[in-house]
Amino acid sequence: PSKGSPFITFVLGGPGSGKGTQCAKIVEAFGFTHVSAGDLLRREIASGSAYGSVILSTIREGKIVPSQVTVELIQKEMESNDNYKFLIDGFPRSEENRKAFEQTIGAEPDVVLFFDCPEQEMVKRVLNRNQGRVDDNIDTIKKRLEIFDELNWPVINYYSQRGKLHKINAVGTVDEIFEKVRPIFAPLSK
Ligand code: UP5
Ligand code: MG
Repeated sequence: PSKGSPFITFVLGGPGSGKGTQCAKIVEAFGFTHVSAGDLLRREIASGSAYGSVILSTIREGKIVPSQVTVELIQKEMESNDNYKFLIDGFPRSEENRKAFEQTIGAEPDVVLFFDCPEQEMVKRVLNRNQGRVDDNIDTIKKRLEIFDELNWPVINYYSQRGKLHKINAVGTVDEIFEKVRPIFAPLSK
């Protein structure tokens, strides 16, 4: 990569665990650039891209978009940004996603956050969100939870074994949770 090595944080957690909300706080406090894989995919749908209809039906079914598509969008977003500190939110969701990123970007994350949240709480938050997302209905939420349970744990375990995982209890107010996130980044910005 032309700009030296970026500082990459992966932000993991089930649907509605608070990834996006905490990313906004981290951006504000520590100057990261927020790259939400889900937002990039939704933007791709809205732009009428060739992949749009495949992405839309995949998201409706709560399934995972082919790695190649997502990694390309993340790569473009990182390359078009002058910052070197990135929060990659909602990715990688599977071992296949993880390997595709490592191969294409040629980098590993420095830090991995995992927002650990009970299912009941995640369902409640997503159903209350009310922002018109096509996947915020009870049927799709159940599928998102199933896919998360099936495919995300191997990724979480992988980074845990490599000593990169920070598991954060995601129950509490937004500010209470951020106070558990802050000490992870505070030493790095000195
Ligand atoms: N909220 C947040 N924190 C709260 C707190 N502490 N207490 C009470 N309420 C809280 O939060 C969800 C809601 O809860 C909000 O209303 C918030 O105000 C409130 P949010 O911060 O949005 O949670 P987040 O974890 O970001 O939830 P999100 O629904 O975005 O997670 P998903 O992982 O399900 O969604 P994402 O956008 O990442 O992906 C959507 C779909 O895209 C996937 O299902 C998949 O089909 C596809 N996708 C891929 O295929 N590949 C990818 O790499 C990424 C996505
Ligand atoms: Mg989100």
